[in-house]
Amino acid sequence: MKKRFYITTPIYYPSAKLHIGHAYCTTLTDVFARSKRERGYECYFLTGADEHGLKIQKNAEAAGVTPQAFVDNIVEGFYKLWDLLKITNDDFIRTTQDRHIKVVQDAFTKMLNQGDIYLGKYEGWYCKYCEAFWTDTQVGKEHICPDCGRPVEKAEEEAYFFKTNKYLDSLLKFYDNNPKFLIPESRKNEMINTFIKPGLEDLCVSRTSFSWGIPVRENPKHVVYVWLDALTNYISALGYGSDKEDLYKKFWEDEDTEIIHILGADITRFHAIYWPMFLEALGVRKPDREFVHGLLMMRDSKMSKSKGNVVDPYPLVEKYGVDAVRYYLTREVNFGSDGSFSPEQFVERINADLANSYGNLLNRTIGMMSKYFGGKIPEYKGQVSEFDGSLEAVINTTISNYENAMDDLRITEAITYVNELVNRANKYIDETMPWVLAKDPEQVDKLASVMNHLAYAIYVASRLYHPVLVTASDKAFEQLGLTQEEAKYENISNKKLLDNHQVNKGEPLFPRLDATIEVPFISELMGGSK
Ligand code: ME8
Repeated sequence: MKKRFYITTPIYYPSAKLHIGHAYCTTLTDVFARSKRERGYECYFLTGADEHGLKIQKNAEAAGVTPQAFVDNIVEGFYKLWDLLKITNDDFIRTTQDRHIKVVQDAFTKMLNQGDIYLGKYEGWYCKYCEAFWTDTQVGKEHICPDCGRPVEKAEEEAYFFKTNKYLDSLLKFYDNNPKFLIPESRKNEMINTFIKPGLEDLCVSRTSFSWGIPVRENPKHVVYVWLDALTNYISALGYGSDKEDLYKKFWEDEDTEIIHILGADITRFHAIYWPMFLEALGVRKPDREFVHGLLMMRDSKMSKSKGNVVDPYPLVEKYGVDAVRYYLTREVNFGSDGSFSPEQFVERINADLANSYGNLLNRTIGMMSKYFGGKIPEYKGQVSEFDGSLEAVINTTISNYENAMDDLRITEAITYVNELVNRANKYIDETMPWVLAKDPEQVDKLASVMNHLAYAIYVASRLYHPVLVTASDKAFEQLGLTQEEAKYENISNKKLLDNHQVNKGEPLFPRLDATIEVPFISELMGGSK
């Protein structure tokens, strides 16, 4: 495994407020970044905003402000949301920043000089009222403008194009030599069958019909069209091509860094086909992995800003706390598959997994520790009760299963291993029956061992949950009497870690939610679309 990681989310459009789908992608990326850092790896985590394009120009006009003022305002909301969700990104790139604009213009110039980009004609469906070009799919069979509903007509404009076929063979070779590049694997076939086999067209990389974009230096009536601008963020943020390339050298150029892009299924084509081509044209190394996650539906339809059927993550986090929302996002929808957001499932997950299983395990254990041992965790003396060995074995396999799953970005699966450990520990209480052992003075060693094992199991579960339950796990460490230093990941296999620590009784980590109250509340947040 490589010793260092660079991980990115897509840079989201600040055309409207972010919704739970964006929070899903960023949270899962954050879980991965945190888990790597906790295990002692260096990890640089980038997110940002993709601020150019016609849509933003139009939204700004409608709001009566400049495009820059418009995006400044919405991006403020991005910062707030990531803060609220305790996202640990190292940088936030905005495509309107000088550091980015220069890199895009330089890249365009280089590609133009190499003959990768040429001037041609873009043909599309044009709406003269909206002054916008649309694609076949956007106008549908009726040839109607998706914005204003008026009929559109075929029109042409001068535009620059990127010669995709020049890099196609090399891309296919790259796929063959790097079978782990695109995950899940089915995405690669989708790219080949849907886009490459039918014949890949050259990609339009400039427009003249709107002005909110990065001007083409050589021909300033053109602005760079959005994907060449947007994708370049992953290297411009590291200082590529600037006089301060330290981060770029370390987190991109150095082969000891694993470069991972996380993205939704809607933008796979741009990341999996054009981005490697652009990089090749620039003579720059390609990413190691692109992980494509599924899209969240709301009930039965795709959540999207333009449909207005979105779940706003703010009130959800404000009401249920950052841990509950992060947990739901991580656990409910298998990372890599499509899924849906449902208020019933939200309440059920929090109650079943966090309140009843994990929270209750901690509560019961701290209570028994106080009752039987005055709150002092007895020392580890090996496997004393007949059930200690099997609990220890589950703890060991949980740690290795978790690490393997996390490394492969099977994040949901990694968390289910921790849930299984928590369930196993609850079962261990039923098996060992500490309340029976406590009645017999001759069983005190067994009782002590049971208490020590339970404390250790809770520590391990809390440590592994930590990238998700970023505040509750710390509270669990506190209740177990561990300092942050002691609770560190490097101690995870130390069975004597908990010896003689004094536990602290605390509030329940996750109070049970009343479904009859919370389900209607969350449904209301979803626009009452129950
Ligand atoms: O495409 N479920 O930005 P964008 C899950 N600016 N994830 C979702 C989602 C949903 N319903 N909706 C959006 C862009 N996402 C470009 C990206 S990158 C160089 C440029 C997430 O604001 C998902 O990760 O439309 C998706 O790929 C991304 O947001 C698209 O965000």
